[in-house]
Formats: sequence, structure tokens, C-alpha cells
Amino acid sequence: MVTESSASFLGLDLSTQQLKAVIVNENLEILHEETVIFETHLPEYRTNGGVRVNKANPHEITAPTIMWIKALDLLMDKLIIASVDFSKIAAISGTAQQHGSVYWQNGAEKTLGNLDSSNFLHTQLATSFSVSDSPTWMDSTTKIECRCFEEAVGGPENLARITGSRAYERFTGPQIARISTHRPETFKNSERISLVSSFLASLFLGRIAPIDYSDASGMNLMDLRTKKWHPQLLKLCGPDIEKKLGDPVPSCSCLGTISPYFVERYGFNEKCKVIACSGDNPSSLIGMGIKDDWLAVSLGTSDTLLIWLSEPKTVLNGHILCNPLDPNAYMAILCFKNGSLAREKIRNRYADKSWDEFNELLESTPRGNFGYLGLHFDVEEILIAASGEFRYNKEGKKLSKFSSSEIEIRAAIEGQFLLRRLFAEEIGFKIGKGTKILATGGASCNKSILQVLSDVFGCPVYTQDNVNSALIGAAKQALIGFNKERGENNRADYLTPKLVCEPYKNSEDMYGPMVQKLVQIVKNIENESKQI
Ligand code: XUL
Repeated sequence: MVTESSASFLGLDLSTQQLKAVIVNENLEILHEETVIFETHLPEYRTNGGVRVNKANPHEITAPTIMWIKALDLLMDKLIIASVDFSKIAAISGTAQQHGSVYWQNGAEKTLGNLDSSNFLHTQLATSFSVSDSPTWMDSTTKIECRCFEEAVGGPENLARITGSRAYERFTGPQIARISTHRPETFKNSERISLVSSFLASLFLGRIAPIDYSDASGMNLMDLRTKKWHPQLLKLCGPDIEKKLGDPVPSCSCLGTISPYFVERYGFNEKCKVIACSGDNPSSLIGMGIKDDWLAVSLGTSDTLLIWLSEPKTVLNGHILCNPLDPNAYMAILCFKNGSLAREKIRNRYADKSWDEFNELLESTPRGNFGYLGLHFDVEEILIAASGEFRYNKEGKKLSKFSSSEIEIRAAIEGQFLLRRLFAEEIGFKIGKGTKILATGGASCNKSILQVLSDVFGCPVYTQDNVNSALIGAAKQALIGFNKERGENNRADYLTPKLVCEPYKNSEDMYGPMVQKLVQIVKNIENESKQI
């Protein structure tokens, strides 16, 4: 019997490269953590970083669905070896890469409900998928379908207003439409279609789990405001699609109790609750504990900004999703491809590959950099259709290079954060007295870089110890869902961010006008790139 004092919560993260589990207590203190890395622990599936790129069509990037299930079998064994007492787990939830899709073969739900607890999941579910390689978020094969989605509702603006995003190739609606037109028989033989998150929940539930509102808003299919599938868009996905998808449910809903398979095989309590799983970005928002006065900035290979919004804005750049913590609120995601790789390139070129030297040079230049600004798009940027290096002086005149390494370094870092601020404000982030930034990801350990972030946004910057916010978010979803089911409120915040730097007093006088200038610069860059 799960008692109040002994209850623990299991969170899973089915991401592109690995499957992770964390077990926490009611204070979100970590009791156990285990990982299965697809490429190294499951080499038989021959993936690179967990995915396969089709040599004949490099836009097609998939992952073997059954590999994810075998990873769960392995992960459960690792948790047994770590002496986890499964009977104490009161609730389970999960997070997964967004947009990817899973196609269940006719009859799969019956198999899922009648699993033999003496055998692995992956052997029993080996023939349960009509599409053996799941399209992932990295896939970009759906240009044609994207056009159809936008045309069906009168253009990209309308699609963004209805679903939160203009059509994106990795979004699940266009992905499903591609399968139904290219492989109509396969589509017909698909009893149900899941997102990767709802697929994960289904394994624990023993039946096909519904999709939660937040992850559903990454499909170009759901009306953000009504939380219902949009009929005209649904039609583009093929016959009987409504039945195949099922109705979306509020995030953190309790879906039911754990399947007998897990009770018999691992000794879970039969009352253990399965809470709706979600996408990694919504789960990160939960894991970081941010509220409406916070901006989360993840400084990784790419830089991602998560923003709490009370109203959905219609923008062509970025994504608006349903907020996983508040059904009346929304969240925005802004993804910038040129993050750490661009910072490292600058370090290698101008600071002799040393972060110490880089920081020294960055700190030796004045804030505002005499008006010199640099934008480095080594790979084509997502929110600006451009690639290349761009340098400007105070008057907005284009230059081919700056006069010193320190000016190059500050220009590049200020350029990155000014650009992030421009798009964050455009999508509805309001910088005010109480606004704060939570920095995560690899570069968040660099205080000199965080100081520039703080100055450019005019907000204090915090960090927190727990790095895998999506995973901790999944465990928190389990806790939230469990408490909701018992009619109890949740404590708002469990994690305690640490203040790292505060903006200098006059920073807004410096950077406010620079953001304004950037509006025209971005327009010029886009026009230039169109002409090439
Ligand atoms: C978000 C997106 C990625 C994936 C990564 O739109 O495509 O962040 O969720 O797992």
C-alpha cells in the first residue's frame, strides 16, 4: 500500500538519443536515476544518435519504434539492479521528443491489454506497429503537405492563429498526411496514431493513451483555444483520423491505473496512477518551475527560449503551445539553431580556443560595444531565413570585419542575445520590474556570457542545479497528477534557483535602442538572403 510518507514518483524521458528514468520523493528529491542510450546500449538497431537518416532521402529521419520499447525493457532491468522498490511508486508520467509519431497496427491495443508478464515487452509488441520506423522531430519530408495545411485555412497566418504555429515540416499533422497519401494501405491498417509521449504512456497504461493538450499543440491540428481537433485540418490527414487520434486531454490528467503487466512483472502497486505524458518543452517548463514573470533560456547546441503567456499571440516565427500547468494559459517556444556551436566558433577564432581568454576579452569591452553588432548564422537560422556572418557599425553600415578580437567577441554575444530579446518580445514576453531569466544548458556555467544576457534583457539571471529539466518535469507531472486526483493542491515551486548576475543600471538605455535597430537589420538580412 502506498502511504503518504513513503510515496515516490517515476518520471521518464524518451528523447532523441536516450531513455531516462528518475524516481523522486514528494519533495522532488532524486532517489534513483538510470539511462539507456540508444546508439551504444542498443547497437543492433544501427542508429546514429538514436535516429536513422535515409541515405536516398536525407530529409527522412526516423527511429525504430521497437527500439524505444526494448530500451524500456532494459531500463526496467537497470532499476531492478538498483534495488528500486516499485511498490512505493504512487504515480508515473513521462516526457518525449515532440512531433514524432507512432502507428499502431490493427489489433495492437488488444495485445497491449493482454501482455504476458513473464516476457519482455519488445518481443510481445514486435508486430504491433504498421510503420516500423517512426518519423521523428528531425524529419523534414513534408514540404508539400505543409503547403496544403496552410492553404486549407487561408494561409500561414491563419494556421498560426488557429494552431499556434504556421506549418512546420516536423509537425505531426503534415507527417500523418504524408503517410496517408504515400502509404494508404499502411494508414488504413493503423488502428491508432500516437505521439511519442502518448505512446510512452500507453505502454504503462496497457491501452492507447490520449494525447495531452500541450503536446497536441505541436501537431498543426488542434485549435489552441477550444482544445479540439480542427475539422478542416483533420480532413487532410486521411480517412477515420478522428478515431485514430482520439480526443486530447488536459496535461497532467490521470489516465487510469498501471497495467497488470507491470504489477505482476515488477511488483508495482495496482493503484499506481498513470498521468498523461507530454512533450519535452512543456515538461521543461514544468521542471524549471517557471511562472509568468520568468523567461527560461536554454543555452545548448541550439538556444531555446520558453515563455509563459497568458494570451496566445499570432506570430509566424516560433510556436505557441497550450500551457501544461494552466489550461487557460499558453507557452511560447523560440528555437535558435546557432547557439553553442556559433559561440565555440568565435572562441576558436578569436580567443585561441580558450574560454578563459574568451571571457577576459568579453569583459574587457564596454557594454554596447561602441555600437558594433555581429550576427553569426553558421547554419541557416530557423526564425530568420538566412545564413552567413553579418557585421554592422553604430550607423547600421555593413562591415566585413571588426578591428579587434574583443570587439568581434562582444559583437557576436550581444548579437545573439539582442536577437533572442527581439523575438521574445515579439511573441509576447514583457520585460518589467519583476521579470527574471532562468538560464540552463551547457553555456549557463559561463558567468561572463550570462552577464551579457542579463544586461541585454535588463533582468537578473538565475541558474539551478538540476540540469535535466524535462526529466524532472516528468516526475513533477506524476506528482501534480497524483495530487490533483486526491483533490490536493500543488506547491508552486520545489526548486530553488540561484541568482548569478544582475543587469547594470543603465543597461536598458544601451540595449533598448539596439533592439529597435535590429528590427531593420533583420529585414535587410532576409531581403539580401532572398536575392541570393
Ligand atoms: C520542438 C522540437 C524539439 C524536440 C526535441 O518544437 O522540435 O525541441 O521536441 O526533442
